[in-house]
Amino acid sequence: MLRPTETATRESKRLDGIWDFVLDPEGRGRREQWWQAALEAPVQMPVPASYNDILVDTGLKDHVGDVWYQTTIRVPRGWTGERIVLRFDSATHAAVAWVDGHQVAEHAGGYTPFETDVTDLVVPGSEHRLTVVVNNELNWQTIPPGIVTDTARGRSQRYFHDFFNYAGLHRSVWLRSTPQTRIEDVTITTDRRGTTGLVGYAVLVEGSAAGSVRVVIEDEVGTEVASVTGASGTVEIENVHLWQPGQGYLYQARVEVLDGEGSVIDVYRQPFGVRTVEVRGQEFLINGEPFYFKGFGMHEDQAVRGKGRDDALMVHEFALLDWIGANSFRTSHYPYADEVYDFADRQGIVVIDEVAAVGLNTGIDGGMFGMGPKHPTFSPQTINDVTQEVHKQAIRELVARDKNHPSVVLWSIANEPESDTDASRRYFEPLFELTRELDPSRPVGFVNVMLAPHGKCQVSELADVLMLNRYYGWYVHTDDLESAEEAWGEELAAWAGENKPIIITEYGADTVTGLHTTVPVPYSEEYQAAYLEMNHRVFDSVPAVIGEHVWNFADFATNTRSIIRVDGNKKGVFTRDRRPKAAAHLLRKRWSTKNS
Ligand code: BDP
Repeated sequence: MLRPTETATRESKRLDGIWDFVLDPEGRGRREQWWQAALEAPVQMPVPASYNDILVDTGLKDHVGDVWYQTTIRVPRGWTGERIVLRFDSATHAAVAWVDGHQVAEHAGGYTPFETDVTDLVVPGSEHRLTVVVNNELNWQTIPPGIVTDTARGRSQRYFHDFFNYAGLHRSVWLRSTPQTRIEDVTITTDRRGTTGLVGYAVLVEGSAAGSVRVVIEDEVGTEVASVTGASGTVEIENVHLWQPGQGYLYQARVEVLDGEGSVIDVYRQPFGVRTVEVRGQEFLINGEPFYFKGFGMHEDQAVRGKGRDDALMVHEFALLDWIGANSFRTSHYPYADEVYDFADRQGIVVIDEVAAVGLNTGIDGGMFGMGPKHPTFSPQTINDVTQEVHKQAIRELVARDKNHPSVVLWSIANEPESDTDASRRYFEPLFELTRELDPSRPVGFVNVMLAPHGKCQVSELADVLMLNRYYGWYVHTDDLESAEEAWGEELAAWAGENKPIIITEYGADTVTGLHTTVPVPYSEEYQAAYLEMNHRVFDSVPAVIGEHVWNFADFATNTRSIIRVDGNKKGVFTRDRRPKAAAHLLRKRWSTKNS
């Protein structure tokens, strides 16, 4: 799916701003067809933002079910004759949209975009009512999963992941125009022969006018360096400037559809970087060079806005990544906003891109401590074939959205799922196949949980890279870093016996900023530092370890119905307002010198 953009043939308009908003705990809106008229007694809600923390209202914060958003849109009058598309960058977790009285879109999956052709329903120059119902319920057939129960307080959402279930229109909503005959998709893959870049491309054109395709490659300053005709093929770039970690050099493919006379019918600009990614033995190679991942598992999370997209925060976070010497991060535990990947491309930051499959493990329930009644993870009544299809669709949408980002080097198809049972193996095998089929150019993995250690995990052998989350010295061997070091060293040595590279995708300790102790005590800044140092000694003794992502970049909000979190998860190296804890200085020192 192409991005809203501005070119000689395309325009786009963000519909962000203050929208009308109504909470619908009883689910009346769908029965009463609230899209047919102006919402009654609305409050005001910013888009993009999670709605949960915007107003002072526990009903809103803990709401389970539908919410209604409505705004008036004006279609630019210059769009007469154009194809007009309405696009949502995301709606968490499921949505239906109407333009005036017509249903135009329906989508499930809270972190990937969807769009719909509204050309026949709107009049350029006129105003239309846009209504969206967004539902935040998670059940066994959603990704991520959850359970909705009835309690004395009303409906309550339980979920198995350790971050607050923020919901709403987290990202931009757009109108965009294209010509009727248009470029519908562009896929770029890159390779290299000596100093020549090999750019494979495929362009999908839709619409009635016959057209030929021309692709012109421009370098970063806009100079044409190569061109080719045809809807698919390979174009060569002499003396190619590679996209490198730390140096995000980007070319642009100017993709054009031409009519019989050679006039441009449609043009789209696709940025890309030329780089290769390969797993060889226990190495992860970018452009043939071993790469060591230094960075974090992150979250889209901040005060007030929740998971709402925020350019200011994003740019600041990348500045902090640069300051601390990080070269990569994982989009734990869901696809982030498009703008984040654009920025990573530009900054040369490497991304492990994760689908929103988190909490497919009833052995863990909102953190490492199980709470509430237990269910089997995989069963006809819980995570089943239907869930697997939903999971497949989430992978399809992720790959379709992010395939052209040079920053994305590895797909993560789940975080900490149950992986030590036959059922888990049966569930995951087709998902690995699908991901490889969709994108043969990138390695695929999943993130292993400590409940499925080496020798027990049945899914790891399907992965190209081993990604391990381990909390030795925190959830186990708490306050005993010596025993933790020994046990961790043993487990890691066993994993290193597999012929695969290992990335430690999570290690971390909750830390209350400003809590200092003379000797390291859990929750103190000294303990977080000592814990990280212990982990680093273990990693440095195992050559198969090719990456370390601390959990987490910053403190973040979690389920408030849990006694194991005080005001959220405090494993951040930065506080929730992005101030460094003592550990940040330690990491900065290590990462500024560590290359392998
Ligand atoms: C892991 C999860 C992560 C949690 C973390 C923790 O992958 O989402 O936040 O542990 O407990 O289980 O802090």
